[in-house]
Amino acid sequence: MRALIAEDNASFRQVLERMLVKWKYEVELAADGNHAWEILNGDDPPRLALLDWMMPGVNGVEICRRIRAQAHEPYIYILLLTAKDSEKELVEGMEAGADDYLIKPVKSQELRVRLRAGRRILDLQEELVGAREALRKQATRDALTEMWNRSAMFEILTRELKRAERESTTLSVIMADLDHFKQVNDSLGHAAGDAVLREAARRMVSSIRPYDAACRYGGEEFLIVLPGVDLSGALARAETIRSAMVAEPFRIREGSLDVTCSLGVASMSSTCSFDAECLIRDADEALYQAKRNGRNRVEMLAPQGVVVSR
Ligand code: GH3
Ligand code: MG
Repeated sequence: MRALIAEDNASFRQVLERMLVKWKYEVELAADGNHAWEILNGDDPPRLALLDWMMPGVNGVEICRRIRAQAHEPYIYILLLTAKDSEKELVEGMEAGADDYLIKPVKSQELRVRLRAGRRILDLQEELVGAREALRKQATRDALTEMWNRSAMFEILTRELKRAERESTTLSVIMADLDHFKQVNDSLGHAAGDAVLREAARRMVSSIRPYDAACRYGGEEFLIVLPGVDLSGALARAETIRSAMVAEPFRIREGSLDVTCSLGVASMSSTCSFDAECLIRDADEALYQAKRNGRNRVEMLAPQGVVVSR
């Protein structure tokens, strides 16, 4: 565990440093408030900070205030060191966001147990953040493919359409569906079907840009949102995805098999403008045209809503 010691008195700083090093802390030192703030405001600050109340530059209480104002994550645990013992001033320090305080002269064993209590809080906080992130992932990601799930996709699409409107840019979507996928389940089993879905998702995600969003829309149906991409760009992207599927056979535990997909493309147009449901409906219609026209192909809807073949 890394810890910052911010203390202007050189000999006391050294005493503290010796103690923390003995207790296996990785210590960073600051001799004034400005340096302490620089460290805590930097890229990867220590999560435990011992701050002297009175320091040249920014004082310890002000540093507490600044850190809490940032709502820093991961949390920084702050132990204020003070020679003051008037109640009013200690309240001020705690209200500024300190987690604990010690009045100088500091007793070694007392400091040790207070630091241990701080570490316990940091560990708990880390667990909470981990649990929150896991919940967030569960709520927004599809468990099988790790793509965005359907509800996250609606949020992304709505947000990107608003951005397109604000910035006067365009947006396209691709609806993709694996061809004759039921046969994979029927002939090789459901687990093989799952493996094919995972590999298809992987190929789709690696065919798009980092700022595009790929979602599992339904069983073997996927929706891809392409911000800033017009119809011809989206057709090219759909063709890249189609080629990625057929580039080489899918090798799964049950064997090697050829997989294809059909894709429908829709772009913001005068009919759909900024309407998410309209765009999805158009892409879906184009997809069904691709199925009707023989599968393993890309179709689009012309701006006036008429299906045109490529
Ligand atoms: P088409 O070319 O017309 O799209 O034919 P298809 O066989 O791909 O489409 P159909 O809608 O007839 O069948 C889709 C199948 O996908 C049926 C369903 O059991 C299967 N499926 C849906 N979700 C999952 C899943 O999560 N895992 C597996 N293994 N199969 C799934
Ligand atoms: Mg299908």
